[in-house]
Amino acid sequence: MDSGIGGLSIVRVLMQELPHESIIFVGDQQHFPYGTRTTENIRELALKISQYLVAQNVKLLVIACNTATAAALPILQAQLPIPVIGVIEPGARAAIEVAQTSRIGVIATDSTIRSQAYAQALHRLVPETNVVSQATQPLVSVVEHGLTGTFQAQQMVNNALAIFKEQPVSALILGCTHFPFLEYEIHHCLGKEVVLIDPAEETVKTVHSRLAQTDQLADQSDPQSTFYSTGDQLELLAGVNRWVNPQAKYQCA
Ligand code: DGN
Repeated sequence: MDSGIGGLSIVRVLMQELPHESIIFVGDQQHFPYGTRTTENIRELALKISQYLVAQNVKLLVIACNTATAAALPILQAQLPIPVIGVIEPGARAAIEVAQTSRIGVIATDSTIRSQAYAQALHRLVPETNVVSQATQPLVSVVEHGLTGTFQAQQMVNNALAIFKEQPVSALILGCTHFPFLEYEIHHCLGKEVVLIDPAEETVKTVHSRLAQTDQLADQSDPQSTFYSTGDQLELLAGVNRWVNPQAKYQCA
């Protein structure tokens, strides 16, 4: 689940790494963006979608949204009868692996930055980590509304990342699942020497080991995925067509 199409950055890696799994994705576009909502409200929305997915008999839930992970992970883990995996701990692990003791940047929604979930996760791993956090909420809409690759997108990225010119970092956590789709613009702004950390790979490794532990890895030769939108189905469909494996069998509703 995600608040919009950003979660597709997790889905594309899930499909690459676990190609026999069928996926049900819900983009809560009706309530997009989550990043400016209250924690209470994000919890309610995340719980509602999760309960819907549990009723569809999913065996594991990935909160493919940093904002919902920061706000609701412990609650969903406590209330749902299935394993629930968030993206923040895996993202922090991946960043520490790359940056070790050098300075790490985090960009995310207002809500995720306010929660300090990344800074806390990084400090749990390496207490002396130097973290520069920046809320870059407007970039979420650039992706959601299909503006990646435009001059406007580049300008907005340049404005949003100005702080990293003053406080350079060696690795930058893309702490919102929409942001991997702005990789080109971010590299163009900061240079290729800043390593961009997409939490997707490490999250999918966590999914893999969790399913393997309980012997639940699928071996279907013909998996079928479904993408549901609570709002603008055409925007979701455009995102799926653009970013998800075109060979995969799927339907949108
Ligand atoms: N894609 C979501 C995230 O990872 O935080 C948030 C998008 C939003 O609602 N602002």
